[in-house]
Amino acid sequence: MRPTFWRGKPGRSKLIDPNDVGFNRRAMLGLGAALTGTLALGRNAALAQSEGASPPADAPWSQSQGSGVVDRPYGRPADFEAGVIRRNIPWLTATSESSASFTPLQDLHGIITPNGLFFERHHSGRADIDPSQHRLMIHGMVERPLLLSLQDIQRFPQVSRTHFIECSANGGMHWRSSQLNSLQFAHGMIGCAEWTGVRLSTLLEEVGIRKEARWVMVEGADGAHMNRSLPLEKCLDDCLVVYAQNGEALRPEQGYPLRLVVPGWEGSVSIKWLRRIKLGDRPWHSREETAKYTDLMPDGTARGFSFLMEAKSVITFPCPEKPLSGAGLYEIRGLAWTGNGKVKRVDVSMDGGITWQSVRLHEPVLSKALTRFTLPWRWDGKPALLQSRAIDETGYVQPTIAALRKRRGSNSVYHNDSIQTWQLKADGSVFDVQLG
Ligand SMILES: Nc1nc2c(c(=O)[nH]1)N[C@H]1C(S)=C(S)[C@@H](COP(=O)(O)O)O[C@H]1N2
Ligand SMILES: [Mo]
Repeated sequence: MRPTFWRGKPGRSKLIDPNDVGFNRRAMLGLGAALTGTLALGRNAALAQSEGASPPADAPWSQSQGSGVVDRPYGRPADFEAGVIRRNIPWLTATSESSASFTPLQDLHGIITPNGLFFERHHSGRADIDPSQHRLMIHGMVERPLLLSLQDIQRFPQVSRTHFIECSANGGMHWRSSQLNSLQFAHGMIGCAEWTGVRLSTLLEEVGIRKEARWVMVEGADGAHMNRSLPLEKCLDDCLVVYAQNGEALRPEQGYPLRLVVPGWEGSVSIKWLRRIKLGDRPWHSREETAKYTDLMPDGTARGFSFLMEAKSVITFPCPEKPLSGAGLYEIRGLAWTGNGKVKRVDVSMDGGITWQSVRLHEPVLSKALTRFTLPWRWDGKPALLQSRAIDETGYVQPTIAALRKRRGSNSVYHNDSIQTWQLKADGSVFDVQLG
């Protein structure tokens, strides 16, 4: 597909599709002149009249020097991007300390979540820790208990891995019905970053695992002292103790100066502000694995230690926040992920799941990371029901909400990995709906 171009002033710009207007280079060069006095004309006419005209007129920023390099020692987005922010839902939680903010997936590209937009989920607010005072204790069923400073930890062999972290409550409001009509609020408790640190297995080797050890308790230094139990096997497999996120130190919101990353498992086990790792022979049954982070099943029993985040996907364009503007050629865009490893295939349906077609997965397709997909689509302007469905390398197929309710009932909060349906109306607006 050929690229598209923006024209006009910020706030008044309009997307020009070169496939629609008989695009050529001369027409492109004339865009600036075409703007003056011709905004009332149709875009085909505006372009046709611009043949042979001069380059875009100089705006004020082209007629003066820009700001010097000392202006912004730490960069920030353009002022025009002020609407691209994490958002929270004030009524969802009693306080903003024990709450969550949501990643604006509708405004993001590729697979990496910028650090300032990574969703937050805190049980006792954000801890602002002085790294020189922070310590990590590793003890319990180990040969040589250790108390490590951040400097100590940074001397161990370093690894970088790209993984998503998704709160298991992502989509939790949707168990009973659609809510809030928003991609950001329905799916934004997920982020994907390149995490850098040391393998947990390296640290456990250093302390020496006693042979009775089976489980590992991990605890944070925030006011909640949030703690979870993890099977030793997972800790030795792919868990990371990280101090960096997308090339810079972790953000305080993400657990500065040290957090655990448990790839592919529910976000609540990726303990932030990590201060203690204790080995034992059984799980601790802490608050966050009994009263919380368990799933009430249809027969009234509760499912515990439901760590795995199963395959999921969502169309990020169009979406309620990003409607279509008239029939024509578009690119459907979305994200897919799975805690099982790699996404193998993503299908998209325009008719609410009656017919499906496979889409293009963008490289790189990484294990337990977000995967970007796109599909060119010429919209005929008629109503449609857009869905995406992820299939992972284990063969797991993302379920419909109806199938998921059959298996799990509707008393759950966590682990809703069901297919999202976007209802596209003839005017281009998009609504969050559920099909029965
Ligand atoms: N110490 C501590 N770790 C924590 C939490 C917390 O409140 N305290 N919240 C957990 C939950 S429920 C999730 S979903 C993830 C969120 O990570 P993020 O805030 O970096 O997005 O952190 C987990 N780790
Ligand atoms: Mo979470």
